Amino acid sequence: MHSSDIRNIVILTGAGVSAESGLATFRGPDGLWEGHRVEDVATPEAFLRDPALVHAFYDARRATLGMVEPNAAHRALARLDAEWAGELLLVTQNVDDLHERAGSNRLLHMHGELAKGWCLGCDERFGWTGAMGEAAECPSCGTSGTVRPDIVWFGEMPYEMDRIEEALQRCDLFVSIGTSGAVYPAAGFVQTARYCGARTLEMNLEPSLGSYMFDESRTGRAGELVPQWVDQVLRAG
Ligand code: BV8
Repeated sequence: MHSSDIRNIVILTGAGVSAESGLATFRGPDGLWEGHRVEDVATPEAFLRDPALVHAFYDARRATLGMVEPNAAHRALARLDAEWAGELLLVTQNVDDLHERAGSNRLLHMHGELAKGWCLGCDERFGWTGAMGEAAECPSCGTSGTVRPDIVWFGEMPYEMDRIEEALQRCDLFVSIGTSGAVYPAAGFVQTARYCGARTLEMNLEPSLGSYMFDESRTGRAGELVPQWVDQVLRAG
């Protein structure tokens, strides 16, 4: 398939796209958070067992959002969002707000967002910028102690899976950027795309666990590879 046959694109991003903004990835050398593996902290069981620890994990990460900026990869993807005439869906596993701050609109956070809270009392979701902690009060129903981070933990269903599946079935090109391919269902999206006839491209600092499933795998920093790719696909589009 030549680039000119590409109409509908689905892009999946992971922590590697935010690495050059200074946000730590999960499974790199800096991947442990104060000695905890993300799989041990980001679970409903961990939240029940030790809510203070889990809130501290998310409060610390939410606090860093104000100190980092989108990088060249986020900006290039926002340019593609603005200029791509065909269908485009950017599915991010990231819970930071750097894609939207760079200007991406056709975007969804399948694992939730640091800058949101969810009240288990009234089931409302709402913006949250500061620390949350165990005694946080719900802005909607006023109860305190029922607010949790609006994050999809291990064992919980990722958001908007129907919308993602539908976009994967329609896409001509599936691009995976900055993800290790360690977490499902996101790591399986490339298989759905291939099965439905899409070309598949991976851009990552090193080959991911799923590299063998991609037609093409480019290794390098997202800040370098993504702007080059966006130029290429807009020129051919
Ligand atoms: C579900 C929110 C079912 C939290 C996250 C056994 C086998 C297979 C699967 C499972 C299993 N046991 C359990 C499962 C399912 C489980 C899973 O996949 N577990 C894994 C660990 C085996 N998945 C789930 O539980 C999912 N839910 O399955 O629900 C269900 C069904 C019905 C009804 C109800 C439920 C939920 C998964 C979501 C978990 N939450 N995040 C938070 O963020 O705090 S996942 C977490 O990992 C992050 O969100 C992150 O997005 C995700 C993936 O990590 P990456 O983004 O890829 O980051 P990583 O550090 O791993 O890699 C970064 C990459 O970037 C590296 O490759 C690196 O080389 C590269 N890089 C670095 N710098 C750069 C770069 N690339 C380019 N440029 C650079 N500069």
